Amino acid sequence: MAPFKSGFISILGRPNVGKSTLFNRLIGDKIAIIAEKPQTTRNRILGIKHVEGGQLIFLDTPGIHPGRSELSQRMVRTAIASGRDAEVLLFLIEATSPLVEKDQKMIESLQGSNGVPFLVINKMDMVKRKNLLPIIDQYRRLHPFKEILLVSAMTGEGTDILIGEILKVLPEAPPYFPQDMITDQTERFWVSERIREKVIHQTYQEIPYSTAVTIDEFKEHSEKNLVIIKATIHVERDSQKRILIGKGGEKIRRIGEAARKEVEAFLGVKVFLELWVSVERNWTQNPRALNRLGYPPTFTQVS
Ligand SMILES: Nc1nc2c(ncn2[C@@H]2O[C@H](COP(=O)(O)OP(=O)(O)O)[C@@H](O)[C@H]2O)c(=O)[nH]1
Ligand SMILES: [Mg+2]
Repeated sequence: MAPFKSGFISILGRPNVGKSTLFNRLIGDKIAIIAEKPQTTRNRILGIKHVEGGQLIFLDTPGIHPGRSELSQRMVRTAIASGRDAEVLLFLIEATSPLVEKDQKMIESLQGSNGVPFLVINKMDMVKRKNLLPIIDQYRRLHPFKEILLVSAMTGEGTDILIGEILKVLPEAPPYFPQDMITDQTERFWVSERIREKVIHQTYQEIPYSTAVTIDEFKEHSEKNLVIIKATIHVERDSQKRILIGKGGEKIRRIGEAARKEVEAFLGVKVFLELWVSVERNWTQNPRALNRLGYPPTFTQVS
């Protein structure tokens, strides 16, 4: 029998190239937030793919992109840290707008990692293969990638081949996680991300970037097959709070309803979801507020 293989695979790339879409597709479940707006993924998200003879542990990461707020700097540090220890690095770019120079910086930021580097070109449903040849050439000169693979995270094209290639380079190792586990996220975190996702989907401009969600109460009433969840949506300004609540509370009601439906399907019980909106002035700049709202500093080893 072939030896069992397992290891960590970090998905890295600029914002909006489709990292979270690919991550969910590879795991086969919705774990990470996907949105048309950049910078929606803030933490490192872990998802486990179980295959015959192996266990692939994928890490979805925030986009690598220079931002000025303390929050965006912490996000970039989180991404780089998750690349440092991974066995495989998937550098994701989008076929629709490759930016060789910007990607060069990103690749350089991970020079210290021992991970096997793959270049994965996403959104192949949008372009013709032959138009990509010159671009592939440029990337090939940029870095000695082990493989260059073309995929569409949206349609799933190429993702089986990607899994096969990853499995080839993973080390022999026993499984790190039990067979029935697909993520290390707590239910609380999962619920808070669903709420944040609905806020992102239902609002525009600055609000997605100024929102954090905390779970204040998560009570299971198993005799009634009911979970009562109370959560707070934190924004930076009073004007944002007004927008989020909407006329007569209409917007916050819609956000709550959309989130509740997904949480009910996920937990398989009835959910009572209560949302509060609170103003936490300039929390994206304030280290103590960031720690409290779920974005602690990431200590990366400088090598
Ligand atoms: N056409 C197309 N769109 C995609 C594909 N993968 C992702 N997207 C879209 O690109 C946007 C950003 O995706 P997301 O996964 O949130 O990107 P991330 O910021 O890198 O995590 C979303 O609107 C996705 O629906 C793909 O393979 N094809
Ligand atoms: Mg993402």
